[in-house]
Amino acid sequence: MSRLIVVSNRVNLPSGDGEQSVGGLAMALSAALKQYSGIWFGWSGQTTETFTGELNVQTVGGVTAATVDLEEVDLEEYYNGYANKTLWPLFHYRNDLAAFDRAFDKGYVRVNRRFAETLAPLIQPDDVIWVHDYHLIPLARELRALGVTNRIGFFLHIPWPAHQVMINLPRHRQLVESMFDYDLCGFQTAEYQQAFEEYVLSEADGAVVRPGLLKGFGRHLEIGAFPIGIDAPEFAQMVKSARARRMRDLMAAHTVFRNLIVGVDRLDYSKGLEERFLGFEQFLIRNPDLRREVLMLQIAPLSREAVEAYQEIRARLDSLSGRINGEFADVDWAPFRWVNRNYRRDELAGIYGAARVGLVTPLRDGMNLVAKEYVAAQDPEDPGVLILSRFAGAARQMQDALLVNPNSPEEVADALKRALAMEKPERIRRWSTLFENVQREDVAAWRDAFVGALTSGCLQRRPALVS
Ligand code: ADQ
Repeated sequence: MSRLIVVSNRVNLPSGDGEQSVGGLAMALSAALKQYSGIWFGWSGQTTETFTGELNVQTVGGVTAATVDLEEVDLEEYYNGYANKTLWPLFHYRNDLAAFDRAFDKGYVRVNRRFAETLAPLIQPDDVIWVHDYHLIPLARELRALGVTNRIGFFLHIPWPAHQVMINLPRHRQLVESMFDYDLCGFQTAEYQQAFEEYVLSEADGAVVRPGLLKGFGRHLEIGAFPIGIDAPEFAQMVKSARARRMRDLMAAHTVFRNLIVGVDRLDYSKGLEERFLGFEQFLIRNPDLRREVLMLQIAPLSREAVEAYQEIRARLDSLSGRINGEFADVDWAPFRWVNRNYRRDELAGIYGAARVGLVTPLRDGMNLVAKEYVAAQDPEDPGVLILSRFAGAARQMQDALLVNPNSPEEVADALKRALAMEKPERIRRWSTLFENVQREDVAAWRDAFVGALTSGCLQRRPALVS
């Protein structure tokens, strides 16, 4: 096939030694690029005084990366601003945290234009371009303005919100209209795809021409649901690795870990950590006889620390974890461990494997790869139980988890009790179905489905409809 050019905000090349930056997107893309000859284009993570558009090209582990530096003001207005203070909270239904600031809009458009201007000269006629996530929604519009006619696809890793939520965004029509410059837009679930359709139907005089083909703004757009998965073969290796085994053995040797409940998330308000802590507290209140039997380990490396909402949630979680331990701990026992550091992926595999319960309760989540990693790390003969939020995209595929409303401490507490008491045959039955799905719908299946749909569409761009 022709070359694949992947574009995302950040380019995180795999280090090849199990150490990788946090974030499902980075993990998924490096896996995808290994299969195709191509380029990964994006921001280098560095800032310069003035934008030069100079490219830094390097090849690591079979993946060629082309990165560009941004200005400090780009970082403030585009990345910390429009992407993470406007779109991220709004798309996760946190309108209360969304900041609407015209300087952010301008920065967002400016950086998308800069990306397009830097990328366009690299594009060859047969290349297929795959753009990722909410940072880069208008990139196709900017590329088209420069005369790029290649197939361009877009995949949204986070939820697409309901129509009534979306219209809170000033100039929402312009943003959505710019998506019609793609040939294909992919969402994590059918529910998000439907929410997108509803928006276009009511705001853009749209119509569903046939399943997967949408009309709106006088144009056509192909859309689809492409649930992302983990790199199942790579993770299976991690699970068997010496480090994973060492970690599991270390934990198995201490009785304190015998009923371990584990949570692993970026420290983000969308991940429902406060509500999860309250659910665990509720479990301790209602089950005094089980108190000394359990330990909850919450691993949450800090993220987006430049954004105030992230500083605030961290402070609240520090205080809540202290309160729970203060309330229930004894001289020789504490119920809770709160850890803010990164782990190598093989070590994480060992930690998941040692946990009787995986507690994954985001308030909203595009997919959630931690749920899938937890399942992939279990011992088939004695697997743990996954408790999963109904509001994670992953819930659609993972119906055999214990599904909970993350906003209800009682429901979380009940699920914890049920998970800890669950007999082995039921655990094996539930886990087998979950595991089969995690293996089948993995990152390779996701990549092939998306790239297949993008390349199998008509070779030429559809002309605008004559109104
Ligand atoms: P994220 O919001 O980053 O991804 P998620 O899908 O859970 O969320 O991926 C997190 C990744 O980071 C996992 O692979 C996990 O192992 C890793 N990680 C978390 N804590 C870690 C730690 N302490 N040390 C090392 N690694 C850690 C976004 C969307 C999701 C969507 C993904 C992929 O928000 O909904 O599933 O993209 O599309």
